[in-house]
Order: sequence, then C-alpha cells, then structure tokens
Amino acid sequence: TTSFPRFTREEVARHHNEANRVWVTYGNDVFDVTNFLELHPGGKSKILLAAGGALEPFWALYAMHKQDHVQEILQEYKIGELSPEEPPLPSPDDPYANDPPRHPALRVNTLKPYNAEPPPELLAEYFLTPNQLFFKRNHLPVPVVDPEAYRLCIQSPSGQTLSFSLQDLKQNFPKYEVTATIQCAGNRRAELNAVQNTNRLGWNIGAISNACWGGARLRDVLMQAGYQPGYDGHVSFEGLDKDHSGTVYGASIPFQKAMSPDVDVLLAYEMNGEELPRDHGFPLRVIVPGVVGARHVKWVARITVGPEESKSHWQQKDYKGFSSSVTWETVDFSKAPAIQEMPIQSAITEPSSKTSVSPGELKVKGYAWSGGGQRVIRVDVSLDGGKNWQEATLTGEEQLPGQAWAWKLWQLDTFVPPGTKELNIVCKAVDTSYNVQPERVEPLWNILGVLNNAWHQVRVPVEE
Ligand code: HEM
Ligand code: MTE
Ligand code: MO
Repeated sequence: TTSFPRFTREEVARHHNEANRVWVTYGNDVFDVTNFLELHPGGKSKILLAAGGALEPFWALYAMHKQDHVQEILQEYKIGELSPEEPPLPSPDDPYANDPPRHPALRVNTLKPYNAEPPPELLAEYFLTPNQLFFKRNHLPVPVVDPEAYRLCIQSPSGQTLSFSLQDLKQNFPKYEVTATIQCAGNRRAELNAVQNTNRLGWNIGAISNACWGGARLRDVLMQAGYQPGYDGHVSFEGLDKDHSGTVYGASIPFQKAMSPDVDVLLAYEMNGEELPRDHGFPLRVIVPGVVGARHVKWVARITVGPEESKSHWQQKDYKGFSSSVTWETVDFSKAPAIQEMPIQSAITEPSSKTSVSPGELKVKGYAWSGGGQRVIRVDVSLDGGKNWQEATLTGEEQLPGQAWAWKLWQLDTFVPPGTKELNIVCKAVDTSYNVQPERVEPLWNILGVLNNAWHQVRVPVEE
C-alpha cells in the first residue's frame, strides 16, 4: 500500500478556497478537489461550502453521494490522511440521512423535514405533475421500508389484527386508477404570512400537484377485513414515519367516505404509472380524492376503524380552520372540525411576479381545483386588479359529475395595450356549485395559516 502524507485538521482548514486550493476530508482521508470544482454535477458553489472541512455533514444532506461511483471519483483526488492524533468527528447521526435525493428544481421550504414545491414556471406545464416535481410535504424523516417485509395491519371488526403483504394487495384486489390532485391545507400560506406571520411553512402557490394513482380500493380491503357500509365512525391511518419519541404520523377520514362507491379512496402503490416514490409514501399510501393533503397518509402501515377520529396531533391540533380573531391563547381545537374537503382554489403560474412583460400578446396560465369532486366550470382573469374580466380556456381530463378529483389547467391569450405601465393580474375560479373564491386575503388569516383561497394576484411591470 502507498503511504500518504499526514495532515492535521488545522492544515486542512487552511485550504478553504481556490487561491489556497480546496481540501476536504472524508473519514480519515484528505482530498484536494480543486480540479474537480468545475466538473461537479452539483456545481462549484456547493463543494465550496465544505471547503477546508469534512464532507460528512453535507453528504448527510445530499445522501445521493453515498454511492460507489461517487466514492471512486473522490478517491482520484486523495492526497493524504489525517494524523492519527486527530480525534474523529462526532458522526452526523442525522435522522434525515436516509431521505431520498430530490429534483433541484424544487423550491425548498425546509430541508429537514423535507418540504418543497415546484416553481410556478413548471407547476402548470403538466396536467399530470411528474413525480420528481410533485410537491413534497414531510413532517418527519422518510422511513426506509423493505417492500418484502412490509405488512399493512388492519384491525378487523372482531378486534383481530389482519396483515396484508404488498403482494396480497396487488394480486387479490382489483387495481383502480384515479387521477386526483393533492393540495396541502397550507398552500399559499406565504400570502397569509405577509398579513401576519404564522411562523409556519411559507408555501407559495405550489403546495398542490396532480397525479394518476394506482392501487387497491380501501373499500374493497375493508370489506375483505369484514367491514360493511353504513357505520358512522372513522377510519384512522398510521404511517411508518416516527419522531424521536416514537410517535407516528396519523390522520383519519369518515368511514362513510372510505366506503363510498363514488369516491375510490385508494391504497396506492403506483404514481403516474411508476412505483410509488419514497417521498410520496413507498410502498403504500392513502389517496382520498377531493380531500386535504394531510389525510393522504404516506407509508401507511396500520388502519383502524372506530367511533372517534384519529388521536394524532395532525388530526386534533392542526389542519383546522379558525376565525381571524382566534389567537394561540384563546384557541379551542375541539371547537373546529378537521379539514376534509377543500374550498375552490386557483392561482396564476405565468407570468411570475419575478418577470416583466412587454406590450402586445400575453399568455396567462394557471391551475384551478375544487374539493369534494366539484368540477371547476370557469376561471376569470383580470389584468387590472379586478375591474375588467376575461374568461380563460380550461384544459384537463373529463371526469364524472361529482368526481372531478383532478385540477384543470387554464390559459388566457390576451393583449397588453401599449402605454400600460403595470399589470395587476388576478384570477378566480368557479365550481359547479357556483362556489367562488373570496376577494381579499386579510379576512382569511388564521393562526394555523391554512385554507387560503383568496383571489390570486400577480403584479408585473410592463416594459416597452
Ligand atoms: C413545529 C418552533 C421546540 C417539536 C414547530 C413549528 C415551529 C416550531 C415554528 C411549526 C413548523 C411548521 O408547521 O411549519 C419551535 C421553537 C422551539 C421548538 C421556536 C423552541 C424550543 C420543539 C421541541 C420539539 C418540537 C423541543 C420536540 C422535541 C415540534 C413538532 C412540530 C413542531 C413535532 C410539528 C412538525 C410538523 O408538523 O412538521 N416548532 N419548536 N419543537 N415542533 Fe417545534
Ligand atoms: N403521511 C405521512 N405518513 N407523513 C406525513 O408527513 N404529510 C401529509 C400527507 N401524508 C404526511 C403524510 C401532508 S400534510 C400532505 S399535504 C401530503 O401528505 C403531501 O403529500 P406529498 O408529499 O405526496 O405531496
Ligand atoms: Mo399538508
């Protein structure tokens, strides 16, 4: 074996920029990666964050580095080893170290847990959101699940625990496919935070996406477990994602909803024809068409039926709507029902507020969706803050009446007259019950920052 020169961490730390060369450590090895900076698929600036120090904490964030071919590249740049006197670094021991890699286009709200949304420019480019771009809302680390060992446990009416393997669910139940939009209750919270900060995730307009889900019907599986329709209780779901105290994510839906032949609540193992990705609940998640994201429990491993809603924090103390007058001092969570179906929603994805437009032809684009299977029948768009309106063209999949689970994309081809200084683009959607979006955001403010469906507004300068 070749013997390498020995360095202290202090010597390594002096090589923290290109002028002094860029050194990093991994385990006991020292690398000079200056010549690799321009070659790095993740960009030079990312490597510079670790310059002069250890890679481990950064590779804990970007876990896709833990692959053999990456190790091989790194070994090409080895120049030495740490001196034996150097104490080892505390291991990152990061509960998020096993989270999956994600698409760089996603706008990250928080990395741990991973919460990210597609940028507006991409959000309405696809009727079916590509899996990699689908918004991701995780409360906890993504669990590592062995699909062979995985079992879904369901408590039968007699109290027995029945367990189903993935194979059972795929082979013994007919596969249903449902195109359904998922929206987080906190979608568009950034606008509420601008009224008054809720200190919660500042989602822009992208905490919503649309996919075709494939799986067994929950109804069929519950019937197999011995349940009959016509009971007035709740179905509770538990995920495999745990916090340090061992508490798992959980939520519930009404039993009637779970058993309804008109809703197709799924135990989904496919997303847009692919195996369910880890971020979206691999190997199995609940899909409750028309209902708020929080009930679509990912990594679902346990289902119970009973007279009460789920006892989980997320069913009892979150995802409920309150008056603007309610404060953290006065809030009584038992007074408000858990959000299930969601109100009519729409937003403008193009042009984005970061751009300017020119006089002449202008394309305005966006999405619209309503909860509970209510079809979006119209989207009105204004370029002048709501004085004059034009009707957008809707596109999307035809779905049965009362089962319009998927969003509509919309587009308006319009004209900006010369001399216009600024556009104040506004959109509002109407559903089949003629529910409309409220104009102002201020009266919708609430401590949890949920349920914002005010007219969406984008101001853009017009530059000749
Ligand atoms: C959520 C702040 C300590 C556990 C949150 C949120 C904030 C916050 C602002 C809301 C995040 C969101 O929903 O977007 C703080 C502050 C702390 C603190 C300022 C100062 C001590 C703790 C501790 C624990 C904890 C000690 C537990 C050991 C949680 C949990 C959530 C949460 C479980 C919900 C996470 C989720 O729904 O994704 N905290 N926290 N927090 N916090 Fe804390
Ligand atoms: N299920 C589990 N087990 N853990 C979670 O953190 N987040 C919920 C829901 N199901 C969550 C979960 C919330 S609040 C939303 S909005 C959706 O998942 C997001 O689904 P997605 O990440 O597939 O977009
Ligand atoms: Mo959510």
